[in-house]
Amino acid sequence: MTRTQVGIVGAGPAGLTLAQLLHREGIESVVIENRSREYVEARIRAGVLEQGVVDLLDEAGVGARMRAEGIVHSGIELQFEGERHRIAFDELTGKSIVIYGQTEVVKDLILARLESGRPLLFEVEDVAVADLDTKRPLLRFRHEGAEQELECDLVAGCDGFHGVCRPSIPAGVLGEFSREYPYGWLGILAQVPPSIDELVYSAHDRGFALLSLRTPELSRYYVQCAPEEDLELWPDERIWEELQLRVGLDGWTLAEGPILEKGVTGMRSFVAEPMQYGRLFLAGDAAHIVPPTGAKGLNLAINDVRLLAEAIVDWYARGDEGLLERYSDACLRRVWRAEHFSWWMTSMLHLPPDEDPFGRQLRLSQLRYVTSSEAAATSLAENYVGLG
Ligand code: FAS
Ligand code: PHB
Repeated sequence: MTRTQVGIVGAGPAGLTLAQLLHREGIESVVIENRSREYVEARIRAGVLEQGVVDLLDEAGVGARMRAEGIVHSGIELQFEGERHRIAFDELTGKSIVIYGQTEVVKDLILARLESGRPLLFEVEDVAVADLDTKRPLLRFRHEGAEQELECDLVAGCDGFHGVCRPSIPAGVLGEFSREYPYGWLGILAQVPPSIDELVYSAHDRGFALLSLRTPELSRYYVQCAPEEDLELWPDERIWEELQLRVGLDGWTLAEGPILEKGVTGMRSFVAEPMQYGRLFLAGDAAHIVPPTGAKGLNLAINDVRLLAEAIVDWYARGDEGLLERYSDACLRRVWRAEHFSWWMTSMLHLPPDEDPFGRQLRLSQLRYVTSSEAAATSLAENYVGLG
């Protein structure tokens, strides 16, 4: 294998979806991934799919299991001052969301890729990209002990925040915008039916908590914690106790069960502009990161590659580089909207370690407003379900 049309670095949702979209248009690609298939498929991350993403995955031919097993939700609940308030997506926007784990999306995409017979290489090593400012960019890597050099027409950097593609862009080209948060999430996957009908986002004086799910038998719950929280200090009993304190309501109980997985995720907002350099195009977490409060990360990644696939198909079909040249600008409008929404949801719902009484009142006022004004609730709802 010495050349292909599109070299794709990273087999996460962005890279795999791009490969599938291109394959359906007869465009060749090679996907290279530095982790094993088992690792990539087991990595627990996002859980919420926007309607537009669900439709795209369906159109791309990988939506059958998602349609069968995904759980449609038509709203979320915000909890504060001992009460829950529903944000009715269906009434406010006419749209809904689908609960379907990122692990399942990735499994479906990997299966489709393997069934296509097109190259998907796991456990590659020492990946490097080169000659990005020429018409023949290169992917260099080692696979199964053999050094490989792949000549491409284009390279898609879908290798996440810690990948090699963004750092391969020469110094001085990228503008970077970032914000760190003074808290993170401790997430659990518990073998117990969720005690909720829809996601519950709880702003509590002890800190934020989120009640989500993966299936009717698997709950996915989070509590706000320090960004570098030591998991050793959180035995199962303490996690359940803290969840009960932050989401407990009169007349409602949170069912507990065996915790199958637990982990701490730090939080940041980050954008690199432009999302392209020469024949390299960045997509997903390789270009931007959002705090998970707005459930945007996975959806942004897939929306990036929707635009990138359209631009690549157009370029091969008509020889017109217009869409490719405008790829970054087209992505960044949606990216910045999601960055703001994710920052806004995070700031409204989380308790900063140094919050003063004024800051607490501002957050409570915002929560009361967004749960009592149809205009304010519609703004939250349309951002959450995706702006089309
Ligand atoms: P990904 O990071 O998913 O995929 C990049 C792929 O590239 C990975 O498989 C990686 O192994 C591979 N790679 C990296 N370097 C490479 C190299 N040098 N060579 C080859 N391959 C390389 N989003 C939500 O919406 N809700 C959530 O609750 C949520 N929770 C998250 C928890 C964690 C711990 C993290 C890190 C992210 C979370 N996210 C969440 C965001 C997440 O879902 C991302 O937005 C999504 O995975 C983005 O997909 P990709 O851009 O494909 O990047
Ligand atoms: C999840 O189910 O993992 C999830 C849901 C909504 C969020 C973040 C994570 O905002």
